[in-house]
Amino acid sequence: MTYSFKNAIIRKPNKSIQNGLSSQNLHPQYEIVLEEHSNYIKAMEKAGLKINLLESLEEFPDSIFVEDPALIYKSSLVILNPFDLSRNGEKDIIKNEVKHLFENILIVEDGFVEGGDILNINNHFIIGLSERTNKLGAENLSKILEKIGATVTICKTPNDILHFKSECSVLNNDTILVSNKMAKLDYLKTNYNLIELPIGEEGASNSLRINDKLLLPDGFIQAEEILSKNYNIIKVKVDEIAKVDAGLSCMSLRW
Ligand code: CIR
Repeated sequence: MTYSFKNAIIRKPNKSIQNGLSSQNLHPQYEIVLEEHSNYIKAMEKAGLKINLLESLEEFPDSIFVEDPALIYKSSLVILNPFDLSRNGEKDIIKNEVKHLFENILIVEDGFVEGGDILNINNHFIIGLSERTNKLGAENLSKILEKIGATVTICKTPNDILHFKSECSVLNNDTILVSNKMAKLDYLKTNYNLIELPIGEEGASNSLRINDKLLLPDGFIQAEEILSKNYNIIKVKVDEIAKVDAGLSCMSLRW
């Protein structure tokens, strides 16, 4: 099942996060990030996950976003290829840190692809082409995923959205939570049940379904009202982390 997980990989925050990539040139404060991150870990544990906590990497400002340099599918670890030079080195480090946990290690050698652009629903992957993920990277990743039994569709991440998953997330085996912009994507409209959040609540569309819980970014009143009818919500504050264009999904790898 798409949202049934036992384990997560999470990286401790680094002080240099204040110099992380930020589309709005914002600089999060380390102490606040630390507090948000510790609540995130608590929420993951409450959802039933065993946490594998990696050491912080000061030389990589965006390294707590472990979802971007790697992907997990069944017992395979796929090492991706982050586009931004300041992030590309994360992939070799994480590979060495976690390879012992997986049976099979696969590597995207050519082209760029970041985990934020990859949505996994059941045995299917949707890869969104973006400023971080190009056609060559998406095609090479598709070949790898198909070899290990998955199916893939390559789509396009809408223009001013950093990653495909910045504004959508899986709610259950056939339902995806989407922002207003993502709701317009033909591929999503025709293949899935979409729960569309109102304009202004885009931040809540990067939520995280884990077992019987739905981790939802705090501060989105309408999203909470819509989702609390059917889901067991844990609210997690990520305002400081959001200053570097990040949300809930990017701070962990789950399997
Ligand atoms: C970056 O621009 O790479 C980081 N500041 C944020 C990465 C967020 N990752 C994600 O949504 N998967």
